[in-house]
Amino acid sequence: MTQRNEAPVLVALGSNLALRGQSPDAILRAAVAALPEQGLEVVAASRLFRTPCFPPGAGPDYVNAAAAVRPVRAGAPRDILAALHAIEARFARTRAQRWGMRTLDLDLLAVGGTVLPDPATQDGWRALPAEAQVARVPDRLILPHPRIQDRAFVLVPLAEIAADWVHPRTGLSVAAMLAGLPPAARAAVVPLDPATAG
Ligand code: A4P
Ligand code: MG
Repeated sequence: MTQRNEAPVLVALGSNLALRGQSPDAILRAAVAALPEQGLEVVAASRLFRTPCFPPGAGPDYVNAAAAVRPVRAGAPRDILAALHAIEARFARTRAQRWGMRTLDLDLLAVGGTVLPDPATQDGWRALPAEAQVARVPDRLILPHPRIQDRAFVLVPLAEIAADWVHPRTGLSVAAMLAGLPPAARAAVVPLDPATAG
């Protein structure tokens, strides 16, 4: 019998820069379509949302979405991140500036309840003060993604497809994390249209 990783794998998608005439929303739809080509079967995809750039003033509005995927082959979480990076590369993603404009950013939010590289390190990245977050870039995979709980542009789309996923370190569900954000931050994340990204 083939071993399959049945843990929900949650991915965040973002774009705020057109590429070769493709708008950010078209890029996100193409990125969702590319997931199966990289061995990631799409279980669910959120709608696309227009979101204010963070930090404010750093660039144009983003389009954001979330997807739940299932790897078709057994493998380590870093293999999933490598598959996401391969899709980013197809959309000419360059890493010139941290938090700069980007044609496509794919973040690995969670692989079930996996905590990497270890609980203390995940806790440390999660607790990083805002001013240190711009300057410090992790040199290895951190799971869950350390900024999930802070960001309406991640949590609003994610709540459409994985409201019940529970953070393994805080015990909070996606719905609870979202409820903990300021109402204005949630309200600023608006659906682009009623269609799904998939
Ligand atoms: N890395 C470690 N853990 C992970 C993980 N769980 N998922 C490493 C993805 N990558 C992870 O990431 C930096 C390094 O983190 C990589 O070496 C990776 O192996 P990156 O994708 O190269 O760089 P980045 O995108 O600039 O950093 P990051 O952390 O993805 O940026 P953020 O924090 O996601 O911010 N505003 C709106 N409205 N919407 C957005 O989508 N996105 C950003 C990017 C800023 N502002 C935004 C949005
Ligand atoms: Mg990223």
